[in-house]
Amino acid sequence: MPDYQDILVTEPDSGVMTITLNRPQARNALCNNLLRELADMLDATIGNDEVRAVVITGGEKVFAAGADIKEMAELDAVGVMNDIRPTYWRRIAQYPKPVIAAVNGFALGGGCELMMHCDIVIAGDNARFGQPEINLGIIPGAGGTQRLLRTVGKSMAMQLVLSGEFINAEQAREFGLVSEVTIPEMSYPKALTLAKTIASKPPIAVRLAKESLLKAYETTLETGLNLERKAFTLLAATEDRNEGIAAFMEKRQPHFQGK
Ligand code: CO8
Repeated sequence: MPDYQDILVTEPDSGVMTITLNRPQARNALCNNLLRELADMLDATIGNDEVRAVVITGGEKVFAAGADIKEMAELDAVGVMNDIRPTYWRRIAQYPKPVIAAVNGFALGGGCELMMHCDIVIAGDNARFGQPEINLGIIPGAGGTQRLLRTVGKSMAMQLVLSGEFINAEQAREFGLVSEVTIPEMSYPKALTLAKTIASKPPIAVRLAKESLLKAYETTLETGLNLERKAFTLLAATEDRNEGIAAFMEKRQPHFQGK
C-alpha cells in the first residue's frame, strides 16, 4: 500500500477497501494533497479485482469541513482557473466501482460535495450537512449546485446554497441525500456490511447498474432507457449471468467471478 499522508487505507477485506480522511486537526478539510491521494488511491484499485466496493469515512467526529480554506485563500482568479483540483474531482466522479460514505459530524462545502460523489450514504445522527460557501463570498465549486439540486430538489438546494444553513441527518434522509441514519458508532460498520454485500454481487452487473443509475442524473429518459437496455444486453454475454441463473435453478449459492 503506498504511503499516504492525508488518508488511511485498509487492505481489501471481503472485496471492500476503506479510505479514511485523516486530517483531524483541520476537520478533514480537503486540501489538494488529500484530494490527490484520494483520486490516486481510487484509480489504483480500478484494475484490482480484490476491491469490489469502497467505503469512505472521516471517522466518528467529522466527515469533512470542505475545501481547505487556507489553501483556497492563496488562489486568485487565474489560480482558480488553472487549479488542478477539478481533475481530481472528475477522477473521483468517474470511479466505476460502488462507493459508500459513512458520514458523522460535519459534511460541509466540498465535504458535502465529496459525499454526493459517493453512491450511497449512511449517516450518524450527529451528522450535519451544508454548503456554507456563500459565507465566504463564493459558491459550491465541486458539483454542489448541480448534484444537490438533482438530489434534494430546487427549494431545499436553494435554501442550503443561498443561506449557508445546515440540515441534520434526519432531514438529509428525508430529502434523499442519505439512505440510512444510525448512531455515530454504527455508521461505519453498517456501511462496511452494505459494501461487503455489494462486493459479493456480480461485479460487471454492479458496475453497469451504477453507470446506468448515474446516467439518470444527466440525461433524458429515452437516452437513459437506451443505455439501460444496452447494459442489460451486454450482461447476457457474461459468465456471471449464466452462473447466477444456473445457481437459482440448481438451488445453490452463486459464485461470481467478474467474467
Ligand atoms: N479549511 C481549512 N481549515 C479548516 C476548515 C477548512 N474548511 N475547517 C476547519 N478548519 C480548521 C480550523 O481553521 C481550525 O484550525 P486551527 O486549530 O489551526 O485554528 C481547526 O480546523 C478546527 O476548526 P474549528 O475550531 O472551527 O472547529 P469547530 O469544531 O469549532 O467547527 C466547523 C467546525 C463548523 C466545521 C468549522 O471549522 C467551519 O465552519 N469550517 C469551515 C466550513 C466551511 O466554510 N466549508 C466550506 C469551505 S469552501 C468549499 O468547500 C468550496 C469547495 C469548492 C471546491 C472547488 C474545487 C475546484
